[in-house]
Amino acid sequence: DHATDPESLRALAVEALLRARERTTALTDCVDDGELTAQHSPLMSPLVWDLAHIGNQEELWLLRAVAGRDAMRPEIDSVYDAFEHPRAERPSLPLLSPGEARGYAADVRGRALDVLERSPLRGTPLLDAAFAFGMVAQHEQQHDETMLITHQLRRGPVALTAPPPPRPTSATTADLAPEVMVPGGPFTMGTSTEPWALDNERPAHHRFVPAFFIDTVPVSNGAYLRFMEDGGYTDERWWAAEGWAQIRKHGLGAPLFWRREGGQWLRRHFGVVEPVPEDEPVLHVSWYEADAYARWAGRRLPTEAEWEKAARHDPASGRSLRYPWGDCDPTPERANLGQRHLRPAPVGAYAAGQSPLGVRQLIGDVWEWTASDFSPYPGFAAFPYREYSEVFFGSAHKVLRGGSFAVDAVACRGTFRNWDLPVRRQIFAGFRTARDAPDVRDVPTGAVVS
Ligand code: AVJ
Ligand code: FE
Repeated sequence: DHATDPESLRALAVEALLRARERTTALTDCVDDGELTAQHSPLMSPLVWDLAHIGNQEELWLLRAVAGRDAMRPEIDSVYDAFEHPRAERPSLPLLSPGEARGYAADVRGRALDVLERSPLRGTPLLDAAFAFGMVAQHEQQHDETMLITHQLRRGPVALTAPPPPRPTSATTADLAPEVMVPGGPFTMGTSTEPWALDNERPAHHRFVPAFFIDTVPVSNGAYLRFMEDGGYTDERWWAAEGWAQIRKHGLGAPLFWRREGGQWLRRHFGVVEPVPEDEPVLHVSWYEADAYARWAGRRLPTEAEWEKAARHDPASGRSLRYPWGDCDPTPERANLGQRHLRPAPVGAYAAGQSPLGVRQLIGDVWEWTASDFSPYPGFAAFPYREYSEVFFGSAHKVLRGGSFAVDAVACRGTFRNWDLPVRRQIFAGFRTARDAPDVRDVPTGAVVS
């Protein structure tokens, strides 16, 4: 469980901040200055913008909000305000050079560690349980994932490599059923106790979820190929209207980064062209593609509540766990997280990370699209700023759950919520499917208990 004494909290915060900076450094030191300032895709910022934005947010929250310091460089705030400038415009801003950005981020970090050293880590909502430090570490890790997406979009010589993730063994997959039934009834969704949970994960509340079936593992490339070969992209029946419009307009017929060559499907993955690995979870599909596949398969996407119940509900105790495997933090045996590997593990891997009911790979590997719009939980309160979550609530964004191989453990929990536009394909997203359990159709759906 999470520490509460100041010395342990300090150690946790230092460790999370240092781990994030190590990753940021690796993602920005592996290419030259020209590549750092170039825009590799209009969907993304130049890497050097993310780097200085990481420093600027840390300065805002740890030096100014927590420690009451004055702005170090007030003239740069607007350049690194994500709401003032859309990504496509960022290359034309007066950005700090790579050297200046590295120096600024390092300078802020030195002062932030100094603030952490002296802080009582209690007494205000930002300080309690070292929340602001945990929030800043999560923010840096989220931008590290964003920078990894930029690396995947980038053309040119290979800059990043990592060993492959573990393969499932026949001993642990022999008796895997294709789907698992999650019994109907209430469960506790969200959290009021996880110290570094962000505002949108709060508060804990009871949610009634009727019985449903959910895929034991994420949908694989092989399964997705069967949808493609069955004419999935040319049959309007499977598609939401906006999804059909998008694939027609852009002539889409396969996941992003795939191409057909010499009678086989290849994909470009971090600069390497490889045959599409049929046993890995499908990656780089939009919500519309996930939704269309599910309909073709006679199924549907799970709601966000169903996903979280599958991931956290322990039928034996009736309690919600922090993670599918229990309350302990992630380990390399339980989940593919933290960019230790540059790809999802084949479906069926990570038996040690399965839920009490036997659902696998809920945490790590690929973000999973859910059927749900991004909405506040009952009792939501924006903290510490409206622009983290609140301004994104509504029907424009769909919720993704579970984290990907590119998510660090500090930014991944059974309660963690991500969101994006349903057209997005560059994110590390796949999905799994669900269906109603027909024996309990008479139970009222969606009712909130207490
Ligand atoms: C939660 C991943 C949607 O990257 O836009 C980063 C996280 N918020 N800086 C994003 C975030 C502010 C956010 N997502
Ligand atoms: Fe940010």
